[in-house]
Amino acid sequence: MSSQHKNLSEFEGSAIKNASKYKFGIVWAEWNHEITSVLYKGAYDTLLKYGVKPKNIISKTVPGSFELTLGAQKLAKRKDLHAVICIGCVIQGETKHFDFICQAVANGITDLNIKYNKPVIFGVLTPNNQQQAIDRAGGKHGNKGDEAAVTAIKMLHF
Ligand code: DLZ
Repeated sequence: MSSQHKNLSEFEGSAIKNASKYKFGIVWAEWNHEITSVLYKGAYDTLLKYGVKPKNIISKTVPGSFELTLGAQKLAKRKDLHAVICIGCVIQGETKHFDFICQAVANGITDLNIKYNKPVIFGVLTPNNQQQAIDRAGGKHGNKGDEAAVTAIKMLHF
């Protein structure tokens, strides 16, 4: 899983098909806004790059990453949406809060994939510190938001 030596936004050369016939939901957390807003823009712009029309991208925010599961459920149950992208950033702190939030949202999003039988993508950064987050939100390791959008498109063509 290490992204240490990769720019994860460089997908040129791998087969990513056009996604113009699909409709997407994006739910993103307001916590660590300076990071999540960059991830969100990366995901949004990547969907456009692969042919998705702006009117076919439904964007919603939730207060924090813990709320991503419920936000994603509300989008995933919509019959008109083919995939949902969840974006958040939980930064390791001094308490166990980090572990509870990460575990809860990872499990919650996993369950939604199965429950609705559609891609619900885990675009949640779980860095040890702010610098690691910056590195993955348009920094030296690319933009994980771009990767989340590409993952959604690839799973729709699975
Ligand atoms: C409370 C909290 C803390 C301490 N840290 C983060 C974080 O780094 N990233 C994030 O997305 N959310 C954080 N939150 C907020 C929780 O996700 C959630 O919104 C609250 O616990 C209320 O349910």
